[in-house]
Amino acid sequence: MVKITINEKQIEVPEGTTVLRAAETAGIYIPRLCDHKELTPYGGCRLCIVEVEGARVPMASCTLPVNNGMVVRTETESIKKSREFILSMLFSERNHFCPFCQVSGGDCELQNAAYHEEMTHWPIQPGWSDFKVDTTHPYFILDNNRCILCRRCVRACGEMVGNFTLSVAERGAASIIVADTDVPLGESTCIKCGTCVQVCPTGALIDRVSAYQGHDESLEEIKSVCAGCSVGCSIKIMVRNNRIVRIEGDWEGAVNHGLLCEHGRYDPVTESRKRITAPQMRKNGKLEIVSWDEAMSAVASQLMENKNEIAAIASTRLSVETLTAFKELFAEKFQSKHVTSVEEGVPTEVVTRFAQTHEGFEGKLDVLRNADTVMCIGANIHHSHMVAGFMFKRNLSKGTRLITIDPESSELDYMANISLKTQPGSDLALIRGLQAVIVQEGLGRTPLSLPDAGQLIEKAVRATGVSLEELKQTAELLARSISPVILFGKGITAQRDESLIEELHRLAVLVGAVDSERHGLLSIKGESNSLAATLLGMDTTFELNGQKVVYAAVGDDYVSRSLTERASKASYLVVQASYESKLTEQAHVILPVTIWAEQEGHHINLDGRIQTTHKAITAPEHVRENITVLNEIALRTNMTLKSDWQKAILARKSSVTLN
Ligand SMILES: Nc1nc2c(c(=O)[nH]1)N[C@H]1C(S)=C(S)[C@@H](COP(=O)(O)OP(=O)(O)OC[C@H]3O[C@@H](n4cnc5c(=O)[nH]c(N)nc54)[C@H](O)[C@@H]3O)O[C@H]1N2
Ligand SMILES: Nc1nc2c(c(=O)[nH]1)N[C@H]1C(S)=C(S)[C@@H](COP(=O)(O)OP(=O)(O)OC[C@H]3O[C@@H](n4cnc5c(=O)[nH]c(N)nc54)[C@H](O)[C@@H]3O)O[C@H]1N2
Ligand code: SF4
Ligand code: SF4
Ligand code: SF4
Ligand code: FES
Ligand SMILES: [Mo]
Repeated sequence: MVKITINEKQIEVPEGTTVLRAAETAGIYIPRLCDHKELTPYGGCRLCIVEVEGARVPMASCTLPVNNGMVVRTETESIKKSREFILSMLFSERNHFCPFCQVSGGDCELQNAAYHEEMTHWPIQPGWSDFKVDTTHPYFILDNNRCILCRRCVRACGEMVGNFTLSVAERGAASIIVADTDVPLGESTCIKCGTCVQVCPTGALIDRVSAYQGHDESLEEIKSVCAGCSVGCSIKIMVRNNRIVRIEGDWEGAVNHGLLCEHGRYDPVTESRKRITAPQMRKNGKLEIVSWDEAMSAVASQLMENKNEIAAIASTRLSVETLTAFKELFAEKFQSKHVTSVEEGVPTEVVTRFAQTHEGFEGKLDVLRNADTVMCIGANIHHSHMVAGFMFKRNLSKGTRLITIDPESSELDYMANISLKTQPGSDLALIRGLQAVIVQEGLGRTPLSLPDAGQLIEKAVRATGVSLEELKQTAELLARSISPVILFGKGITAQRDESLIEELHRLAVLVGAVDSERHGLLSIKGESNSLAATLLGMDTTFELNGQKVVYAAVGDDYVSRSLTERASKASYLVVQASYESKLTEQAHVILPVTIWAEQEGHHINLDGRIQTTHKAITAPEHVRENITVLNEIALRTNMTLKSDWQKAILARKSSVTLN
């Protein structure tokens, strides 16, 4: 610990802390602009200057580490004057005519800094260049005229997202933010995560959708969790007049630390599907609007009449509460043997099967942050579960190595040290081959006896189409790593072969990815409640076999053509949905339900975190909550649901510790 004095206050902080952070712990605010708590200190704007006893000139506190006995003052007359001067320079450099700026009015950190210094005008004549405004991006606008060159966006895109799209071109006063080699943002390598917009302190990067829709102070902020995939990122839903205006990453988020992907940030605000706002029933071949009472009594009587001939399928985007009620209603009360989820267990079932003998064999996402090698097999993490991808992509420039194993190529291959293009379904041979090389070369961390290693290697080469040299390189890279992580997805799990998981686990142990302290084996799963659905046993293939009634609770999920075709084979189809789709077109009864942001519930993310989504907006008048509809069906058929989800999810052992 280091002792320092700031504004006559004695403070003790760990070594390596910056003066700016040390001041924060003592409740002393030092104005800053380029600093951001999730980014490496940069020291560019100089607004955070402080007086340090013994130092000749004011020092930037955001890059200054504390020193024992340091005496710092942040509010002397001379510091205040310098701060005002720095701000005056910033304002005069470019077009900061605040009344004409979208973020003016409490949302601009530059403007707020000026108010903080009680500035009423800037004494320096403004003189600015006329930079082109880049409007080519679908989600945001880049206006270099309002940029203060704090480089938060550049650092965020590289250090946090690992995409390295943004940089600074030109020099001095002509410096501008550009994408790639100065191409229009809309044609750049940007993956549209919006992190740069979230960190920009001024109106240089502004959101297209929420611009002109009200300043932060007129928006309501509801903390929740993204239901876009099983990563489960923490979000802030910004609402005005019962409408989602914008979604921001929550810097306090346990999983994502402020990051979001394109889907989490923009899908909810650009939703274009048509909402279902009233119950409908098929009459003379046509769907007609009916009362809830009429629709529910029709559903109840169909279910009672066909008690043993019901197939039920639910979306894995629904809350655990809803999935539990669904399972209880159809599997226990109506005794259906066919209760599953839209994912059909493709990303989870085999993993959960292996977990029955190897409980908690999977690790937590955090392990990716410190991995020195990531082996990504059958998972398209550049496209799906993007935020999990960011956790290691950002380290690739710092030496973390990447191995991709996939029959198809993807953008991830460009970043990989080794990219194996294997034959589909050849993974078991490959994994055994990797083990065999490691054993043969004596590189294993744990003993493993493989008397037929030579044969296994030959077989791997033959089955995968990968050369012996590539196989050896991969095995050696993995085995020589200190903190490797093996990540797998649907390319592996869709094969539904438990021995694949067993061999992957064995390989992970062999290379030290899994030992008594580290858990560097992860499967990425599917939608937001993928894990919950498999724990509830809703993970079987959906194929009718004589059932007359299909009850599909799809909520706000997308529905594939294949599911629509299979479900439509029933003579009676009930669809509980928020949006119109091919499936609702086929329905006999449509029950309109809430979307994720209109209800409260729990979601268990891919690494076992039980998180709560909160209600941010109110549903249209005749729309009911997913779980309410299920409870009402139970009531009308003389049943009551316990819906004890905490207990229900313990029915099977989990592949990852729940917490
Ligand atoms: N942006 C976005 N994110 C999503 C989703 C989305 O639609 N969009 N969907 C969510 C859902 S529902 C799911 S289930 C997950 C799926 O996420 P992933 O598990 O990443 O599944 P896929 O995207 O299907 O990618 C599987 C990869 O396996 C490869 N593959 C196919 N066959 C084989 C094989 O035999 N061996 C090997 N080694 N690889 C093979 C494919 O080429 C593909 O690259 O993503 C979730 N996240
Ligand atoms: N054989 C087999 N069966 C499977 C799987 C498998 O890999 N193999 N995967 C299982 C899993 S994990 C899942 S989640 C299900 C899903 O079933 P899938 O067949 O994977 O369906 P999705 O691709 O999720 O999307 C459903 C439809 O919604 C549309 N859609 C999706 N996203 C958008 C969007 O953003 N905008 C618009 N306009 N349309 C969109 C697409 O046109 C798509 O046809 O299938 C499960 N069943
Ligand atoms: S949206 Fe994301 S990927 Fe695109 S430039 Fe901004 S930070 Fe980089
Ligand atoms: S665009 Fe915004 S975040 Fe990027 S350097 Fe300019 S002011 Fe800073
Ligand atoms: S990674 Fe998944 S949970 Fe996170 S923002 Fe994207 S879709 Fe949402
Ligand atoms: S906040 Fe320290 S130099 Fe910008
Ligand atoms: Mo999925």
